[in-house]
Amino acid sequence: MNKPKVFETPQFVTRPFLPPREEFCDALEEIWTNRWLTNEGPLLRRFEERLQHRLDTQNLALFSNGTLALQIGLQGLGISGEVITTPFTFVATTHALYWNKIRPVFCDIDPVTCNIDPDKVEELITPWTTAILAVHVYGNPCDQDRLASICSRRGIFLLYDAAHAFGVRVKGEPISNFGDMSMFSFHATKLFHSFEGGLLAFKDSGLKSNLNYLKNFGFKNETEVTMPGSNAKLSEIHALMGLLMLDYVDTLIAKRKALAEVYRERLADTPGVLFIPEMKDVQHNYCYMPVRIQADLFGRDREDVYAELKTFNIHARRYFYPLVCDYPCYRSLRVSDPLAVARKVSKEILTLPIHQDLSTDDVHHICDALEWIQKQGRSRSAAPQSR
Ligand code: T4K
Repeated sequence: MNKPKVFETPQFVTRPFLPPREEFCDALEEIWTNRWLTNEGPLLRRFEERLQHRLDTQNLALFSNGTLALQIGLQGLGISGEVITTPFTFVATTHALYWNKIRPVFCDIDPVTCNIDPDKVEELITPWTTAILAVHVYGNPCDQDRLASICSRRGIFLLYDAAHAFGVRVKGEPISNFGDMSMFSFHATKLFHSFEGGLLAFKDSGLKSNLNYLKNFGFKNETEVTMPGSNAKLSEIHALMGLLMLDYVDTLIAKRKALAEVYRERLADTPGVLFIPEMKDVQHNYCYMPVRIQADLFGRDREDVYAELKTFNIHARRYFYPLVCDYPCYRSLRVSDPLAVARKVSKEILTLPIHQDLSTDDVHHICDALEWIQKQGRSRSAAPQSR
């Protein structure tokens, strides 16, 4: 096999989609006319209504980003004490607990889905446990039925960090209806974005007013501050971007689905490249393209592959490595579970580029590079040792 060519431009793990500039500029007219830039403006209200429709979910609240949405959601539900969560996530999941003075209790993950393992949750429940905060990693749904049954039996809340899971459905049911609350991120790197932004979907409609107070300094009216709130409002320009993006998101998902199929087909027989299987009855959003590099079969470890891909100008990412519990700020937390699966997956994971600007040829080319790296590794280890 000849060495594949180096990409002329860097191939990042994602590249935000933007609607045509004229469309955005024309739509700005409304903001200029309204002179209403933030604080529950008309575009925000319209965005919330469109999202209710799109997600089939009634109770929603928009925020300036996903991290603050989650922080405020935890506060709104009055979560305290200990919360069982996954260490295989973006650090913001755990930060949201920390900012609420909640102790994160890390639970191991399922070796197939990479989501929190329901079999291991229950043994971590103590009298101080008030909730499970699970993450739909890469948009792949957690085992909602098992988690919901544990939570209802033990009388604790079930929250989801659904940052990756916009638009995902399981047996037709929107993922935003799972659990007591779910947080979605509309960050620029997400499949659906509003430059920055976050959304909470929640079961109890009575929470809405408190969440609105909490994101607006606690103001109930001009003179009453009901609680020490934060400032986590989504501005009108962000809402505008979100509104425009709604018209494109299905096309973006379809494009990614086609690219994901090419990756799966092309790398199906490459030794040591493991995919997370597509889940039955799930309408995926294909927001990430994770693979696991199994060093013993591939012939080289993930760190090697990650570095070597860069020589082809392919900038894969290690989402999520290190585990959150291994960051210096959380290392002092006692971890009772050895987290054996999470540690293994975190050392193997590599997320490959997937976004609307990639062509099928680009994906073939990325696969060529991976295969070439794999063959080099094998021939190197098969070569007789000279010393
Ligand atoms: N929970 C989970 C499970 C999450 O994954 C996240 C966020 C959150 C909570 C928190 O939600 P937010 O508060 O962010 O709404 C990125 C994102 O910044 C972060 O939002 C995301 N997860 C995380 C998984 O990925 P980085 O540090 O990897 O981002 P960065 O800047 O290196 O961007 C990645 C690639 O994207 C770059 O190589 C190039 C490309 N890119 C990025 C940006 C920002 C662009 O082409 N254009 C851009 O504007 O964290």
